[in-house]
Amino acid sequence: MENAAERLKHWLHAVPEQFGRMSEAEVSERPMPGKWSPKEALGHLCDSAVNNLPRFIKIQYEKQPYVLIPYDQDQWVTLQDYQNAPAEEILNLWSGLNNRILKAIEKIPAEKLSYQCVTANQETKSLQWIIDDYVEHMEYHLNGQILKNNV
Ligand code: NI
Repeated sequence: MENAAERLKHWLHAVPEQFGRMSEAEVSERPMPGKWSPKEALGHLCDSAVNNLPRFIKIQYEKQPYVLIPYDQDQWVTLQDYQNAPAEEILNLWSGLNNRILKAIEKIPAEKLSYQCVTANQETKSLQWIIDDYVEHMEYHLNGQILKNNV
């Protein structure tokens, strides 16, 4: 598997290019009532970035194992009201946050990648695992919901 930072770099180029080409109608369309539109799914990735960046930093200096605090993803998307926000604003937020995350993970010294944390399922995972899982989760939504007509 290509490393997480390289994959993130790829998406930092590809997402603005591909999402930026989609019309406001296309990015706002919910596939079914109660399902996220591409805009809401990209907003969900912003929420993921907002919640994961502190983890990537804190795992490096807090007492081990660092305990991850979960967040309610549906509440976040609803309460942030991404559906009524301009697509460009969500895209810029996504890009800014992930550019910062890329810089943060590139700075992590190799020995800290094995630092331990405890997930919401009470599983013990390494910082490396948490970073890989972050990028995999992003790719799952990008490929499945957000850019599906463009890839
Ligand atoms: Ni998700």
